[in-house]
Amino acid sequence: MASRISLTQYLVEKQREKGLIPAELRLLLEVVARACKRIGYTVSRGAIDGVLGEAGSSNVQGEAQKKLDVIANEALVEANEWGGNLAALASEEMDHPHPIPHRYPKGEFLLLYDPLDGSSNIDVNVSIGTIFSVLRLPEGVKEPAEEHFLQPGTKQVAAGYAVYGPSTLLVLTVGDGVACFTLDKEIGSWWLTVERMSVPEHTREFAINASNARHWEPPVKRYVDELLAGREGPRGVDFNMRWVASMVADVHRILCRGGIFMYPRDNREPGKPGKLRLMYEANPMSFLIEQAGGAATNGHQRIMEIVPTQLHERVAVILGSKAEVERVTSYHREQG
Ligand code: P6P
Repeated sequence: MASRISLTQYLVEKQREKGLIPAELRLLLEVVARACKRIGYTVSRGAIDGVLGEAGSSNVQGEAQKKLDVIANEALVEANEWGGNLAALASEEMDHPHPIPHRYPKGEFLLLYDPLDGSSNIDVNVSIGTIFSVLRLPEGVKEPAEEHFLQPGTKQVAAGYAVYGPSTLLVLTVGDGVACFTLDKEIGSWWLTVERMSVPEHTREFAINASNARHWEPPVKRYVDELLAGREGPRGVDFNMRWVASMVADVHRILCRGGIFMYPRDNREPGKPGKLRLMYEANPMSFLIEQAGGAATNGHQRIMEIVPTQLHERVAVILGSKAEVERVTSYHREQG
């Protein structure tokens, strides 16, 4: 069997052979990957170490935090604040960007993350994960502030996620395709197991929380009704449905075998454009999906072209197999 390459070798090759990434970014990604190993271990300990259940606090979204949300967030802060690669970091679990302590040097990158996505699944042992996105600090900025994070997804220099499931996987892009690494828990190495992930253009599998159907806007209702009509309906074929309620798990399935993931805007809270967060969920996942040949829109425009106005802003998400994303988006455009 050809010897596998490690995450470190993969990143060194991206740095050396393609000049794609600077050493500082390579080091940052290795630190994030190491923090994900630690988070995965803590998650796997579950009830043994008493890390399940509520933390007794809530995040900026007003959502009750799980103990593991707080632990995962702290693991990423502790791992990243001393390295000298970051100017600041932002998290779903922190109201404002976390500055790098003055005792440490600052770097040129901004790290954004959802430390533990899929929290509702933690206590029932369903796959969850960590999602991260990397931006550059704008030129000439000495003291990073929230406004410096507000860059469109097209400005991302790297993005990825770890999924803590039957295997612990790290899926990563630095703008040159999407690679998947599997954690060897015996020696702590991330081994490259898929060199270039690819989303098939067509699919017969969709992911949406169908319990919200009565709240959907007409284009989404039309699209899903057509899928449910199967071979007797306008699509002429049957479709399958999945909904894990962990974005990392649903998106990973799509990167592996295709599909469309939808968390559209709905009428439960008309003032909200969607449930998922733009900066540290939709943008990194959109970068990965596009790099793997898929598409990602909010129903009206490419997610990665949305210019953010708030760090924790939400967005509607329709991503995955290009033909299906384009169909749903066309239905929105037809509605005007
Ligand atoms: P619902 C998890 O809480 C999350 O942010 C995503 O990972 C997931 O896709 C979605 O929310 C699930 O939402 O409303 O189905 O529980």
